[in-house]
Amino acid sequence: MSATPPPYPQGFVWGVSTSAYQIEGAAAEDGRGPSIWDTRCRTAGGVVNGDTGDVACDHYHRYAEDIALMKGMGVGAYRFSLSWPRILPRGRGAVNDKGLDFYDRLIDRLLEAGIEPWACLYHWDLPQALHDLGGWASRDSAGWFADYAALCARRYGDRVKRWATFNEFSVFTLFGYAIPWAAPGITDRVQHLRAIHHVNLAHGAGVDVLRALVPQASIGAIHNRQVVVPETDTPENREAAALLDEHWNLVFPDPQIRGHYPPRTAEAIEPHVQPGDMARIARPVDWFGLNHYGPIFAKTEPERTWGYGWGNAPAAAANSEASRAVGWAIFPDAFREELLTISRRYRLPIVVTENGCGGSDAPDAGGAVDDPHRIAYLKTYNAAMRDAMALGADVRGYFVWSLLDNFEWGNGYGQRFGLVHVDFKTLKRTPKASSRWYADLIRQARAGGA
Ligand code: PNW
Repeated sequence: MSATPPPYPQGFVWGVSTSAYQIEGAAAEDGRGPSIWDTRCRTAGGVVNGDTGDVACDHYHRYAEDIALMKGMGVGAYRFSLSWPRILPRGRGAVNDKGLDFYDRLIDRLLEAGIEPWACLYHWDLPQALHDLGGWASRDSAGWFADYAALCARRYGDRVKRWATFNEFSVFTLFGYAIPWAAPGITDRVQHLRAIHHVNLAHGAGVDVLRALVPQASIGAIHNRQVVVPETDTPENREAAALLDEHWNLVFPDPQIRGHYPPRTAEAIEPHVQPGDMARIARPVDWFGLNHYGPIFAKTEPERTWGYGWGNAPAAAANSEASRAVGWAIFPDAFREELLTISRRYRLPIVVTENGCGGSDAPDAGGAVDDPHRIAYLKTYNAAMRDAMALGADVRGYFVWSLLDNFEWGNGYGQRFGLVHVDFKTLKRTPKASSRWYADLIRQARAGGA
């Protein structure tokens, strides 16, 4: 690609991302109710090592220190999620004032530090009480979500202008309802289809509420998109990849932005769609949030819910030291292509709301944490993003996942994604070499020289 791409546009947003359950801890404090992830952590085999988010990074008490770390890095924006069970312990009905107060403190402190808050309403922590009423498989869930969204919009909308409805629709629905890698760990085609449709309805209702209640809101939804490649090129694996591509990449953005489901899903989901639903889902949004890590590989696996399973990356893609550290194929060209595909298919400005890489980073004898594999990953992915921008992709911002090492869902605390290392015994924070690299990139980009 071009040797010297043009400078980043004025106003390009540089940020870091986190989510509530992964960092807050204080799981039973100040009136927070249980979520489906608290339950999953207490289910045998649910999470590696039996790890839980009970304490996590203790961000609930240490948020001021974490904001100071962000300020030190020079980030302009922070994407976090609001914890539904902290705000509404049973999901609906009685409001928990102490939970609402926490996000007031967080938001006010961010604004004082000159960091723009980007709030996401849902990052996978459904209140357990709502799951007990049927969860996302119940059509009532769209209304529960809209009421929760309205409460948040009224409370924080004076200070928070950037809102996302959901984080990674397809990860939590597919892994929650078809491939049991996430809460609630169900494997059922009908429940999966119903969850897809109801989450889409909830998104549409959430957009309407935010639009009505937050003056000058800039509203988006956050989609994971990763090209799906057949593990080996057989007709069965090609069909597996095509169906997984629908479930992973298309069943949320297509109806939300283009107004219809992709073909295989359209037929299967028909019995769950009521008149007027497609218009309720396709509410105009302002930006497309993209979370991207690496390509995924599909193979036929007849015993699975949908007949497909996760394939392995070809040895050539999976064997570098960096990709062993991350646990997946490193393939920045796929990122460039996703950005271009999204620009063409959805015609919305894009914000990269997550990109980053895991590892088992540990402090050296002197206490420093060196993470060259993360710097190498972020460098090549930033270069790919600039190439996409030079080719016409309208990218407005970039957020690294994640500020802190945190509770990595089913993988527990073993897989570390932070720019800042967290010692989970002492909770001490240590910026890694990558956080200094990112601070330099931001400085240079702002000066027009990156
Ligand atoms: C995202 N996959 O999840 C989430 O938004 C974060 O909460 C998470 O910590 C981060 O990525 C790192 O994993 C994903 O299997 C989980 O391809 C799984 C996949 C992709 C994203």
